Amino acid sequence: MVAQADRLVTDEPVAAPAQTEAAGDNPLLEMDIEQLMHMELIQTTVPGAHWHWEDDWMVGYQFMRVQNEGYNVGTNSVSDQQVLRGGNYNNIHTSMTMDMHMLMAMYGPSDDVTLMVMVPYMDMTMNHLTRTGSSFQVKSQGFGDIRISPIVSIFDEYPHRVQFEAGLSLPTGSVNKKDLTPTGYNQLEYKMQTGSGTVDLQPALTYLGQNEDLNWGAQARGTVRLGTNSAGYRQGNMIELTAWISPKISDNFSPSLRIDALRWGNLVGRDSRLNPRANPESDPNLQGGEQINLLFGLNFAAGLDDEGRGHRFSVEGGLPIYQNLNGPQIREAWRLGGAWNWTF
Ligand SMILES: [Cu+2]
Repeated sequence: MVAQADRLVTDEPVAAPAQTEAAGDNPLLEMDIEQLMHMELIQTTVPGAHWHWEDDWMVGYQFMRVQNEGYNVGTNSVSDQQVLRGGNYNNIHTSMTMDMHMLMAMYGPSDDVTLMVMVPYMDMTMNHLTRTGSSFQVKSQGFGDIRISPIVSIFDEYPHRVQFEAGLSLPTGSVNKKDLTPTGYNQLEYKMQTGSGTVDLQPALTYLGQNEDLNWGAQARGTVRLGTNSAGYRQGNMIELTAWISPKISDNFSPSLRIDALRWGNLVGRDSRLNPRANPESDPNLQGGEQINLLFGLNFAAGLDDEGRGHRFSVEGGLPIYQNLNGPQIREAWRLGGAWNWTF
């Protein structure tokens, strides 16, 4: 820590005026550390949107529920009956609930490198309506794809920092989830699988900014799927752009507003166990789309020390303000989640 503080002071000889409430014996040193430590509330719901100093550890848990209801063809919503009758499907989905529980661990081997591991557990439910008017429900649970990410600082001059993340997603989830349906114990739809089945590259570029009154930032992340999974397909590649602004109300509380834009492709290949005429979610060509979500969050900190160790937690929820789906495809209604991080 002494070496770190020395470096911070020498790197920042003309830092902004102090607004430190907890100045100790050395106000200048305290101020520099606080500014560069990103002490304020961070965007805990965006993985990779912070870092850790050398020898600091973090463990965390994140939860997210995504509720899907109704269908879109492009940007237009269409009724369940239009899809069922018009598309001549055996059944359609009246709703889908996806819960993701994610365990995270982070460690800083140096001030410029942070390592991150994320282990998701998925719990999904789909409600079906058949042509004969009956309904049934299927469920799938299990671990998803584990992501390992080294995060490297490529620019760091208060109040700006830019990080590159070399994310790698491993196929630890399943592409063979089955459940009981009216016709037997069957392979579940693509969206009900807990993993992609392929090794996926997930590079990200993150920009973080802060001053005494505000946190802001943006992240661009790509997902590039390599090869073909054991079920005979490759999920579509994805690009995600997100940006947020978070005014600091106090040292322990900041609301946030975030915009999240996603674009993802159809499947390449298909799972021969799924009949694409059964329902839209079994059709490999009705999987892609683009979406923009608007999210509102509340971010809290508790027991933070001068070096940024302590607890941070957030709740965040939002709605899509734009959805353009290769459809008919079930569309998102809302999402709600939260995260807790403990740095020590
Ligand atoms: Cu962390």
